[in-house]
Amino acid sequence: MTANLFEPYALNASITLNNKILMAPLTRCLADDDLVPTQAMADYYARRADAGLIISEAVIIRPDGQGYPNTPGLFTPEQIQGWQKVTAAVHAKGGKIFAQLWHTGRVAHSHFFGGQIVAPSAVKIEGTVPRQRELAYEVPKALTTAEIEQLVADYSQAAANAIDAGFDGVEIHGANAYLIDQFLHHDSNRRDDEFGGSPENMARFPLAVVDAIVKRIGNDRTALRVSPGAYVNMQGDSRDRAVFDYFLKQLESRQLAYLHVGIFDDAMEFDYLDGRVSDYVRAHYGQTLVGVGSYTAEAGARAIADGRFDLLAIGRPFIANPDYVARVRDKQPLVEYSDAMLAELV
Ligand code: FNR
Ligand code: 8K6
Repeated sequence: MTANLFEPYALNASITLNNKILMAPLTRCLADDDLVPTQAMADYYARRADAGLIISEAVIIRPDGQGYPNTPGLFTPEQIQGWQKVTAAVHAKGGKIFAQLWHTGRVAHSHFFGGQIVAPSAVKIEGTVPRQRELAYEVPKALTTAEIEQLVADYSQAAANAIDAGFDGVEIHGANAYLIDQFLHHDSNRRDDEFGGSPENMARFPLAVVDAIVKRIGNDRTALRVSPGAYVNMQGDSRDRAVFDYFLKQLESRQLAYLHVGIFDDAMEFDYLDGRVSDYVRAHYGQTLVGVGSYTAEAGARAIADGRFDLLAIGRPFIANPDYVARVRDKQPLVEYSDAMLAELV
């Protein structure tokens, strides 16, 4: 039974989704060499416009946020114009699209922009950029207070640029061990100033970004993705629990469009969260929650019926099936995803 996925859902007074199936943000590394979205990207997103909401692949807010080749940006006029083609194509087919705003922090690499990588603390991650073995991760420079303030301003400008580009709103990428998430976990945040050391301090930068964007474009158009469970490029720490208890409580007063879990498989359980990330967030946050992570439409519909979350985001199956929504609605079989499909935009 998947009928409940096809009910409309009001995020707030200004945005109502046609159905409860969201396209999860999916990095594809196929922007041009100036990080401008291409016509092929516009066509790719337009083919998926019957999703209740498309969340764009992560979009870097400024050059030093880049950690992978050819990830699109939203900081030059050409990039804004490129995204205008994408949003117009999606809107022409009746869809809605949010931009996911991204800075990779210590998961960036100087190879892509020719400068210093930055993070809360000078603690590097192990390993190399995926599929680029010659690019070992580097020790980041710990951000100064002035640099943190500049980052908040740069996030806010990127949100304004997203609206100029025709997006219906933004999802702040606060998940998956990238910059904002790096402030929220003890593994990556070793600061002893007002941005580290306590839940209030560790949540200060993430909340400043949220507040600056809400002020700039409105809470109706601002959403956030979070990863309380550390599962990639990050060591979990039992002390992280108190940080997220505090952060989620603070977020409720912001009345965001939605909160989205960042996880690859929602069956994963975390000791320090007493189980699944989605269940933990549901217990600590009373507003619209987007679940994700290796769900079939059937399992997602059941989770929504059981009240575990409100909306379902679908990632890899949307890469394999541009017509995912129609196939589920018409009970047609799905094409199975494989990593080989990442090579081109279908
Ligand atoms: C992702 N994911 C991801 N998440 C995110 O917040 N921003 C991003 O840009 C990306 N990029 C990305 C690329 C690729 C190729 C994959 C497979 C995944 C994670 C994605 O949004 C989602 O959480 C997971 O894929 C789990 O959902 P599915 O795929 O099991 O439905
Ligand atoms: C998360 C954004 C980065 C995008 C780069 C492209 C990537 C590749 C995807 C592979 C997906 C496999 C999932 C493995 C997840 C590991 C978590 C334990």
